[in-house]
Amino acid sequence: MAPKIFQYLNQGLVNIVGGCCGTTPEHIRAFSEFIKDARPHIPSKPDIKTKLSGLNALIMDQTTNFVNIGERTNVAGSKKFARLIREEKYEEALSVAQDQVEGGAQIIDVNMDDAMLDAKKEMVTFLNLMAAEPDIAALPVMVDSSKWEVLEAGLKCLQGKSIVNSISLKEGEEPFVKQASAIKEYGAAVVVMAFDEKGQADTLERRKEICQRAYNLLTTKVGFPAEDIIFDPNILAIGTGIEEHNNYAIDYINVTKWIKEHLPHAKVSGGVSNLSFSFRGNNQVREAMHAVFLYHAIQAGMDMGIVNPGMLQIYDEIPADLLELVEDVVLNRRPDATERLIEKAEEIKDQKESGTAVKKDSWRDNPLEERLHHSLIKGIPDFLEEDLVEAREKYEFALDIIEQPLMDG
Ligand code: THG
Repeated sequence: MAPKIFQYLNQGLVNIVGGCCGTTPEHIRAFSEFIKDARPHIPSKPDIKTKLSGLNALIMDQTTNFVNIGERTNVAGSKKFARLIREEKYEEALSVAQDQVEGGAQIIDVNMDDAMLDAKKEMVTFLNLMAAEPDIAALPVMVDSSKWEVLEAGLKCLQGKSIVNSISLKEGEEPFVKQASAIKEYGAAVVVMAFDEKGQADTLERRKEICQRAYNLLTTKVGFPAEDIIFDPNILAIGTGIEEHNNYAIDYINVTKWIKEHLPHAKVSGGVSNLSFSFRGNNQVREAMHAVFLYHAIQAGMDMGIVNPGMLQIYDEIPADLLELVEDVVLNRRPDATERLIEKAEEIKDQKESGTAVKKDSWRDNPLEERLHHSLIKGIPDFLEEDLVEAREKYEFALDIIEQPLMDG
Protein backbone atom coordinates (compact mmCIF):
# COMPACT_ATOMS: atom_id res chain seq x y z
CA MET A 1 0.00 0.00 0.00
CA ALA A 2 2.83 2.43 0.84
CA PRO A 3 4.46 2.26 -2.63
CA LYS A 4 1.03 2.82 -4.19
CA ILE A 5 0.54 5.96 -2.13
CA PHE A 6 4.07 7.02 -3.08
CA GLN A 7 3.03 7.18 -6.74
CA TYR A 8 0.29 9.67 -5.90
CA LEU A 9 2.68 11.66 -3.73
CA ASN A 10 5.10 11.97 -6.60
CA GLN A 11 2.37 13.38 -8.80
CA GLY A 12 1.65 16.08 -6.22
CA LEU A 13 -1.93 14.95 -5.69
CA VAL A 14 -1.99 14.22 -1.96
CA ASN A 15 -2.81 16.47 0.99
CA ILE A 16 -3.13 13.99 3.85
CA VAL A 17 -2.26 10.32 4.24
CA GLY A 18 -3.96 8.21 6.87
CA GLY A 19 -5.51 4.90 7.71
CA CYS A 20 -8.96 3.48 7.96
CA CYS A 21 -10.46 0.22 9.25
CA GLY A 22 -8.01 -2.48 8.25
CA THR A 23 -4.84 -0.37 8.48
CA THR A 24 -2.62 -1.24 11.44
CA PRO A 25 0.19 0.70 13.14
CA GLU A 26 2.56 -1.16 10.78
CA HIS A 27 0.80 0.36 7.77
CA ILE A 28 1.03 3.86 9.24
CA ARG A 29 4.72 3.31 10.04
CA ALA A 30 5.39 2.27 6.44
CA PHE A 31 3.51 5.30 5.06
CA SER A 32 5.42 7.71 7.28
CA GLU A 33 8.73 6.38 5.91
CA PHE A 34 7.64 7.29 2.41
CA ILE A 35 6.16 10.70 3.15
CA LYS A 36 9.01 12.15 5.21
CA ASP A 37 10.19 14.44 2.40
CA ALA A 38 6.91 14.81 0.52
CA ARG A 39 5.25 18.16 -0.12
CA PRO A 40 1.47 18.57 0.12
CA HIS A 41 -0.60 19.13 -2.99
CA ILE A 42 -0.55 22.75 -4.22
CA PRO A 43 -3.98 23.75 -5.52
CA SER A 44 -3.92 25.36 -8.95
CA LYS A 45 -4.93 29.02 -9.06
CA PRO A 46 -8.55 29.36 -10.14
CA ASP A 47 -8.85 31.33 -13.39
CA ILE A 48 -11.01 34.39 -13.03
CA LYS A 49 -14.16 33.94 -15.10
CA THR A 50 -17.79 34.89 -14.70
CA LYS A 51 -19.48 31.64 -13.78
CA LEU A 52 -23.26 31.47 -13.68
CA SER A 53 -25.60 28.54 -13.49
CA GLY A 54 -29.04 27.07 -13.29
CA LEU A 55 -28.87 23.29 -13.37
CA ASN A 56 -26.19 23.71 -16.04
CA ALA A 57 -23.14 25.94 -15.85
CA LEU A 58 -22.75 29.02 -18.01
CA ILE A 59 -19.09 29.95 -17.92
CA MET A 60 -18.07 33.11 -19.70
CA ASP A 61 -14.61 33.33 -21.22
CA GLN A 62 -12.88 34.33 -24.46
CA THR A 63 -14.71 31.57 -26.30
CA THR A 64 -18.17 32.70 -25.23
CA ASN A 65 -20.05 34.77 -27.72
CA PHE A 66 -22.61 37.38 -26.74
CA VAL A 67 -24.98 35.93 -24.13
CA ASN A 68 -28.72 36.37 -24.76
CA ILE A 69 -30.94 37.12 -21.78
CA GLY A 70 -34.65 36.50 -22.48
CA GLU A 71 -36.74 39.62 -21.83
CA ARG A 72 -40.25 38.24 -22.38
CA THR A 73 -40.97 36.97 -18.86
CA ASN A 74 -41.46 40.56 -17.78
CA VAL A 75 -44.88 41.96 -16.87
CA ALA A 76 -43.70 45.44 -17.83
CA GLY A 77 -42.16 44.29 -21.11
CA SER A 78 -44.81 41.93 -22.49
CA LYS A 79 -48.55 42.52 -22.54
CA LYS A 80 -49.15 38.82 -23.03
CA PHE A 81 -47.03 37.75 -20.06
CA ALA A 82 -48.62 40.44 -17.87
CA ARG A 83 -52.10 39.18 -18.74
CA LEU A 84 -51.17 35.55 -18.05
CA ILE A 85 -49.78 36.41 -14.61
CA ARG A 86 -52.75 38.63 -13.76
CA GLU A 87 -55.11 35.79 -14.71
CA GLU A 88 -52.91 33.27 -12.88
CA LYS A 89 -52.46 31.20 -16.04
CA TYR A 90 -49.08 30.00 -14.88
CA GLU A 91 -48.84 27.01 -17.24
CA GLU A 92 -49.13 29.29 -20.22
CA ALA A 93 -46.87 31.88 -18.60
CA LEU A 94 -44.24 29.12 -18.29
CA SER A 95 -44.53 28.53 -22.02
CA VAL A 96 -43.32 32.12 -22.50
CA ALA A 97 -40.12 31.12 -20.68
CA GLN A 98 -39.99 27.85 -22.64
CA ASP A 99 -40.31 29.74 -25.96
CA GLN A 100 -37.35 31.87 -24.99
CA VAL A 101 -35.23 28.80 -24.27
CA GLU A 102 -36.18 27.41 -27.67
CA GLY A 103 -35.45 30.79 -29.23
CA GLY A 104 -31.88 30.66 -27.89
CA ALA A 105 -32.02 32.46 -24.53
CA GLN A 106 -29.10 31.53 -22.27
CA ILE A 107 -30.37 33.38 -19.19
CA ILE A 108 -34.00 34.18 -18.28
CA ASP A 109 -34.90 37.62 -16.92
CA VAL A 110 -37.99 37.59 -14.69
CA ASN A 111 -39.75 40.81 -13.72
CA MET A 112 -43.05 41.04 -11.83
CA ASP A 113 -43.05 44.78 -11.04
CA ASP A 114 -46.59 45.98 -11.68
CA ALA A 115 -48.77 48.19 -9.51
CA MET A 116 -51.65 45.71 -9.87
CA LEU A 117 -49.62 42.69 -8.73
CA ASP A 118 -48.06 41.47 -5.50
CA ALA A 119 -44.62 41.39 -7.10
CA LYS A 120 -42.96 39.45 -4.30
CA LYS A 121 -45.60 36.74 -4.27
CA GLU A 122 -45.63 36.42 -8.07
CA MET A 123 -41.83 36.27 -8.21
CA VAL A 124 -41.72 33.41 -5.71
CA THR A 125 -44.58 31.52 -7.38
CA PHE A 126 -43.12 31.81 -10.86
CA LEU A 127 -39.50 31.03 -9.95
CA ASN A 128 -40.63 27.89 -8.14
CA LEU A 129 -42.66 26.80 -11.17
CA MET A 130 -39.68 27.46 -13.46
CA ALA A 131 -37.50 25.27 -11.25
CA ALA A 132 -39.72 22.29 -12.07
CA GLU A 133 -39.25 22.58 -15.86
CA PRO A 134 -35.92 20.94 -16.77
CA ASP A 135 -35.27 22.95 -19.96
CA ILE A 136 -35.92 26.23 -18.19
CA ALA A 137 -34.25 25.29 -14.89
CA ALA A 138 -31.06 24.51 -16.82
CA LEU A 139 -30.51 28.24 -17.30
CA PRO A 140 -29.34 30.86 -14.81
CA VAL A 141 -32.08 33.29 -13.77
CA MET A 142 -31.85 37.07 -13.66
CA VAL A 143 -34.23 38.36 -10.97
CA ASP A 144 -35.36 41.76 -12.20
CA SER A 145 -37.04 44.23 -9.86
CA SER A 146 -36.68 47.75 -8.56
CA LYS A 147 -37.63 46.52 -5.09
CA TRP A 148 -35.02 44.98 -2.83
CA GLU A 149 -37.55 42.75 -1.03
CA VAL A 150 -38.57 41.20 -4.36
CA LEU A 151 -34.95 40.60 -5.34
CA GLU A 152 -34.19 38.97 -2.00
CA ALA A 153 -37.33 36.81 -2.09
CA GLY A 154 -36.24 35.70 -5.56
CA LEU A 155 -32.73 34.86 -4.42
CA LYS A 156 -34.14 32.58 -1.75
CA CYS A 157 -35.88 30.47 -4.42
CA LEU A 158 -32.99 30.11 -6.81
CA GLN A 159 -30.57 27.26 -7.13
CA GLY A 160 -27.22 27.58 -8.84
CA LYS A 161 -25.67 30.98 -9.37
CA SER A 162 -28.15 33.59 -10.45
CA ILE A 163 -27.99 37.31 -11.18
CA VAL A 164 -29.63 40.18 -9.31
CA ASN A 165 -30.97 42.91 -11.62
CA SER A 166 -30.30 45.46 -10.23
CA ILE A 167 -28.72 47.68 -7.62
CA SER A 168 -27.43 51.24 -7.94
CA LEU A 169 -26.12 54.23 -6.03
CA LYS A 170 -29.50 55.95 -6.41
CA GLU A 171 -30.07 56.07 -2.64
CA GLY A 172 -26.38 56.56 -1.79
CA GLU A 173 -23.58 54.29 -0.67
CA GLU A 174 -25.05 52.80 2.48
CA PRO A 175 -27.94 50.77 1.01
CA PHE A 176 -25.76 49.94 -2.01
CA VAL A 177 -23.05 48.39 0.14
CA LYS A 178 -25.60 46.61 2.31
CA GLN A 179 -27.44 45.08 -0.62
CA ALA A 180 -24.23 44.11 -2.40
CA SER A 181 -23.01 42.36 0.77
CA ALA A 182 -26.25 40.39 1.00
CA ILE A 183 -26.00 39.42 -2.69
CA LYS A 184 -22.44 38.25 -2.16
CA GLU A 185 -23.65 36.17 0.80
CA TYR A 186 -26.33 34.57 -1.41
CA GLY A 187 -23.61 33.77 -3.95
CA ALA A 188 -25.18 35.65 -6.84
CA ALA A 189 -23.77 37.98 -9.48
CA VAL A 190 -25.10 41.53 -9.71
CA VAL A 191 -26.18 44.03 -12.34
CA VAL A 192 -25.20 47.58 -11.40
CA MET A 193 -27.11 50.34 -13.14
CA ALA A 194 -25.30 53.61 -13.91
CA PHE A 195 -27.49 55.62 -11.57
CA ASP A 196 -26.49 57.68 -8.53
CA GLU A 197 -27.87 60.25 -6.07
CA LYS A 198 -27.98 62.81 -8.90
CA GLY A 199 -29.96 60.54 -11.22
CA GLN A 200 -29.46 58.37 -14.29
CA ALA A 201 -26.18 58.74 -16.18
CA ASP A 202 -26.90 60.00 -19.68
CA THR A 203 -23.48 61.20 -20.82
CA LEU A 204 -20.24 59.33 -21.36
CA GLU A 205 -18.53 61.09 -18.45
CA ARG A 206 -21.34 60.44 -15.97
CA ARG A 207 -21.45 56.77 -16.97
CA LYS A 208 -17.70 56.41 -16.41
CA GLU A 209 -17.82 58.24 -13.09
CA ILE A 210 -20.62 56.09 -11.63
CA CYS A 211 -19.27 52.76 -12.88
CA GLN A 212 -15.81 53.54 -11.49
CA ARG A 213 -17.25 54.55 -8.11
CA ALA A 214 -19.45 51.46 -7.88
CA TYR A 215 -16.55 49.22 -8.90
CA ASN A 216 -14.29 50.67 -6.20
CA LEU A 217 -16.92 50.28 -3.51
CA LEU A 218 -17.74 46.72 -4.52
CA THR A 219 -14.20 45.43 -4.88
CA THR A 220 -12.70 47.18 -1.83
CA LYS A 221 -15.47 47.79 0.71
CA VAL A 222 -17.68 44.77 -0.02
CA GLY A 223 -15.06 42.35 -1.32
CA PHE A 224 -17.34 41.51 -4.22
CA PRO A 225 -15.61 39.37 -6.90
CA ALA A 226 -14.99 41.67 -9.86
CA GLU A 227 -16.03 38.93 -12.31
CA ASP A 228 -19.48 38.88 -10.69
CA ILE A 229 -20.10 42.57 -11.39
CA ILE A 230 -22.15 43.28 -14.50
CA PHE A 231 -22.42 46.93 -15.45
CA ASP A 232 -25.47 48.26 -17.22
CA PRO A 233 -24.50 51.71 -18.48
CA ASN A 234 -28.07 52.51 -19.65
CA ILE A 235 -29.34 51.75 -23.11
CA LEU A 236 -31.73 54.65 -23.69
CA ALA A 237 -34.17 55.34 -26.50
CA ILE A 238 -32.80 57.00 -29.64
CA GLY A 239 -34.64 58.36 -32.66
CA THR A 240 -37.02 60.19 -30.34
CA GLY A 241 -36.85 63.57 -32.08
CA ILE A 242 -35.08 65.09 -29.08
CA GLU A 243 -31.60 66.21 -30.02
CA GLU A 244 -30.01 65.38 -26.65
CA HIS A 245 -30.88 61.72 -27.21
CA ASN A 246 -29.04 61.37 -30.50
CA ASN A 247 -25.72 60.29 -29.02
CA TYR A 248 -27.08 57.79 -26.49
CA ALA A 249 -26.11 54.66 -28.43
CA ILE A 250 -22.62 55.98 -29.18
CA ASP A 251 -22.09 56.90 -25.54
CA TYR A 252 -23.13 53.41 -24.47
CA ILE A 253 -20.74 51.83 -26.97
CA ASN A 254 -17.88 54.07 -25.86
CA VAL A 255 -18.41 53.50 -22.15
CA THR A 256 -18.50 49.77 -22.84
CA LYS A 257 -15.04 50.01 -24.37
CA TRP A 258 -13.91 52.08 -21.39
CA ILE A 259 -15.29 49.63 -18.81
CA LYS A 260 -13.53 46.71 -20.48
CA GLU A 261 -10.26 48.63 -20.39
CA HIS A 262 -10.47 50.15 -16.91
CA LEU A 263 -12.56 47.87 -14.69
CA PRO A 264 -10.86 44.44 -14.86
CA HIS A 265 -13.06 41.32 -15.09
CA ALA A 266 -16.36 43.26 -14.94
CA LYS A 267 -18.98 42.46 -17.56
CA VAL A 268 -21.26 44.76 -19.57
CA SER A 269 -24.96 44.22 -20.21
CA GLY A 270 -28.03 46.26 -21.14
CA GLY A 271 -31.70 46.20 -22.08
CA VAL A 272 -31.45 46.25 -25.87
CA SER A 273 -35.15 46.75 -26.71
CA ASN A 274 -35.18 50.06 -24.84
CA LEU A 275 -33.17 51.50 -27.72
CA SER A 276 -36.05 51.41 -30.19
CA PHE A 277 -38.99 52.43 -27.98
CA SER A 278 -39.85 55.31 -30.29
CA PHE A 279 -40.41 52.82 -33.15
CA ARG A 280 -42.92 50.71 -31.25
CA GLY A 281 -45.34 48.94 -33.55
CA ASN A 282 -42.75 48.52 -36.29
CA ASN A 283 -40.82 45.39 -35.47
CA GLN A 284 -38.84 45.30 -38.71
CA VAL A 285 -37.28 48.68 -37.96
CA ARG A 286 -36.86 47.84 -34.26
CA GLU A 287 -35.07 44.58 -35.04
CA ALA A 288 -32.79 46.29 -37.54
CA MET A 289 -31.89 48.91 -34.91
CA HIS A 290 -31.10 46.18 -32.38
CA ALA A 291 -28.95 44.27 -34.85
CA VAL A 292 -26.95 47.34 -35.82
CA PHE A 293 -26.55 48.39 -32.21
CA LEU A 294 -25.41 44.93 -31.11
CA TYR A 295 -23.03 44.64 -34.05
CA HIS A 296 -21.13 47.70 -32.80
CA ALA A 297 -21.63 47.23 -29.04
CA ILE A 298 -20.39 43.64 -29.09
CA GLN A 299 -17.26 44.71 -30.95
CA ALA A 300 -16.74 47.27 -28.18
CA GLY A 301 -16.96 44.48 -25.59
CA MET A 302 -20.64 44.16 -24.61
CA ASP A 303 -20.87 40.69 -23.07
CA MET A 304 -24.58 40.09 -22.62
CA GLY A 305 -27.92 41.75 -23.21
CA ILE A 306 -31.61 41.52 -22.40
CA VAL A 307 -33.24 40.79 -25.74
CA ASN A 308 -36.17 39.07 -27.37
CA PRO A 309 -34.17 35.99 -28.36
CA GLY A 310 -36.63 34.72 -30.94
CA MET A 311 -36.52 38.02 -32.79
CA LEU A 312 -32.85 38.75 -33.31
CA GLN A 313 -32.14 39.98 -36.81
CA ILE A 314 -28.83 39.18 -38.45
CA TYR A 315 -26.83 42.28 -39.32
CA ASP A 316 -25.79 40.96 -42.73
CA GLU A 317 -29.41 40.24 -43.66
CA ILE A 318 -30.71 43.78 -43.20
CA PRO A 319 -31.69 45.25 -46.58
CA ALA A 320 -28.99 47.73 -47.66
CA ASP A 321 -31.23 50.81 -47.82
CA LEU A 322 -32.69 50.18 -44.35
CA LEU A 323 -29.23 49.39 -42.96
CA GLU A 324 -27.85 52.74 -44.03
CA LEU A 325 -30.75 54.67 -42.49
CA VAL A 326 -30.59 52.70 -39.22
CA GLU A 327 -26.83 53.06 -39.00
CA ASP A 328 -27.19 56.82 -39.46
CA VAL A 329 -29.47 56.89 -36.40
CA VAL A 330 -27.55 54.46 -34.17
CA LEU A 331 -24.15 56.00 -34.93
CA ASN A 332 -25.54 59.57 -34.98
CA ARG A 333 -24.09 60.23 -38.43
CA ARG A 334 -26.32 63.05 -39.68
CA PRO A 335 -28.75 65.55 -38.14
CA ASP A 336 -31.73 64.44 -40.23
CA ALA A 337 -31.15 60.71 -39.54
CA THR A 338 -34.28 60.26 -37.40
CA GLU A 339 -36.59 61.98 -39.89
CA ARG A 340 -35.27 59.81 -42.70
CA LEU A 341 -35.76 56.61 -40.70
CA ILE A 342 -39.30 57.60 -39.71
CA GLU A 343 -40.12 58.08 -43.40
CA LYS A 344 -38.76 54.65 -44.21
CA ALA A 345 -40.64 53.13 -41.27
CA GLU A 346 -43.94 54.49 -42.61
CA GLU A 347 -43.18 52.98 -46.00
CA ILE A 348 -42.44 49.55 -44.48
CA LYS A 349 -45.62 49.69 -42.41
CA ASP A 350 -47.75 50.47 -45.49
CA GLN A 351 -46.25 47.52 -47.36
CA LYS A 352 -46.99 45.24 -44.42
CA GLU A 353 -50.60 46.36 -44.11
CA SER A 354 -51.32 45.61 -47.74
CA GLY A 355 -49.57 42.23 -47.49
CA THR A 356 -50.95 38.94 -46.20
CA ALA A 357 -51.49 37.85 -42.60
CA VAL A 358 -48.51 36.82 -40.48
CA LYS A 359 -47.35 33.24 -40.59
CA LYS A 360 -48.35 31.15 -37.56
CA ASP A 361 -46.18 28.50 -35.94
CA SER A 362 -45.45 26.11 -38.79
CA TRP A 363 -45.60 22.98 -36.59
CA ARG A 364 -49.33 23.57 -36.25
CA ASP A 365 -49.71 22.41 -39.89
CA ASN A 366 -48.37 18.92 -39.06
CA PRO A 367 -50.62 15.85 -38.59
CA LEU A 368 -52.43 15.46 -35.24
CA GLU A 369 -49.98 12.95 -33.74
CA GLU A 370 -46.96 15.10 -34.53
CA ARG A 371 -48.63 18.14 -32.99
CA LEU A 372 -49.29 16.14 -29.82
CA HIS A 373 -45.68 14.97 -29.74
CA HIS A 374 -44.44 18.52 -30.16
CA SER A 375 -46.67 19.91 -27.40
CA LEU A 376 -45.69 17.11 -25.07
CA ILE A 377 -41.94 17.21 -25.70
CA LYS A 378 -41.71 20.98 -25.59
CA GLY A 379 -44.20 21.33 -22.74
CA ILE A 380 -46.52 23.66 -24.67
CA PRO A 381 -50.05 23.58 -23.20
CA ASP A 382 -51.57 26.25 -25.49
CA PHE A 383 -53.12 23.93 -28.11
CA LEU A 384 -53.83 20.84 -26.04
CA GLU A 385 -57.52 21.49 -25.75
CA GLU A 386 -58.17 21.75 -29.49
CA ASP A 387 -55.81 18.89 -30.35
CA LEU A 388 -57.36 16.59 -27.76
CA VAL A 389 -60.89 17.30 -29.02
CA GLU A 390 -59.64 16.21 -32.45
CA ALA A 391 -57.96 13.14 -30.96
CA ARG A 392 -61.12 12.10 -29.13
CA GLU A 393 -62.88 11.89 -32.48
CA LYS A 394 -60.10 9.93 -34.12
CA TYR A 395 -59.41 7.41 -31.32
CA GLU A 396 -62.11 5.17 -29.88
CA PHE A 397 -61.04 5.38 -26.22
CA ALA A 398 -59.30 8.16 -24.30
CA LEU A 399 -56.82 5.55 -23.07
CA ASP A 400 -55.80 4.92 -26.70
CA ILE A 401 -54.69 8.54 -26.98
CA ILE A 402 -52.49 8.08 -23.95
CA GLU A 403 -51.11 4.73 -25.04
CA GLN A 404 -50.44 5.70 -28.63
CA PRO A 405 -49.58 9.30 -29.55
CA LEU A 406 -48.76 10.50 -26.03
CA MET A 407 -46.57 7.51 -25.16
CA ASP A 408 -44.87 7.72 -28.56
CA GLY A 409 -44.07 11.36 -27.79
N1 THG B 1 -31.52 47.17 -17.89
C1 THG B 1 -31.69 46.21 -16.95
N2 THG B 1 -32.85 45.56 -16.81
C2 THG B 1 -33.92 45.88 -17.59
C3 THG B 1 -33.80 46.89 -18.56
C4 THG B 1 -32.55 47.54 -18.71
N3 THG B 1 -35.10 45.23 -17.44
C5 THG B 1 -36.27 45.64 -18.15
C6 THG B 1 -35.93 46.25 -19.50
N4 THG B 1 -34.87 47.19 -19.37
C7 THG B 1 -35.52 45.16 -20.47
N5 THG B 1 -36.64 44.37 -20.89
C8 THG B 1 -37.51 44.77 -21.90
C9 THG B 1 -38.59 43.94 -22.18
C10 THG B 1 -39.46 44.27 -23.22
C11 THG B 1 -39.27 45.41 -23.95
C12 THG B 1 -38.23 46.26 -23.67
C13 THG B 1 -37.33 45.92 -22.63
C14 THG B 1 -40.21 45.79 -25.06
N6 THG B 1 -41.45 45.27 -25.05
C15 THG B 1 -42.47 45.55 -26.05
C16 THG B 1 -42.76 47.04 -26.10
O1 THG B 1 -42.84 47.66 -25.03
O2 THG B 1 -42.99 47.54 -27.19
C17 THG B 1 -43.73 44.87 -25.63
C18 THG B 1 -44.54 44.33 -26.74
C19 THG B 1 -45.46 43.26 -26.19
O3 THG B 1 -46.32 43.55 -25.35
O4 THG B 1 -45.27 42.10 -26.56
O5 THG B 1 -39.85 46.50 -25.95
O6 THG B 1 -32.34 48.43 -19.55
N7 THG B 1 -30.64 45.89 -16.19
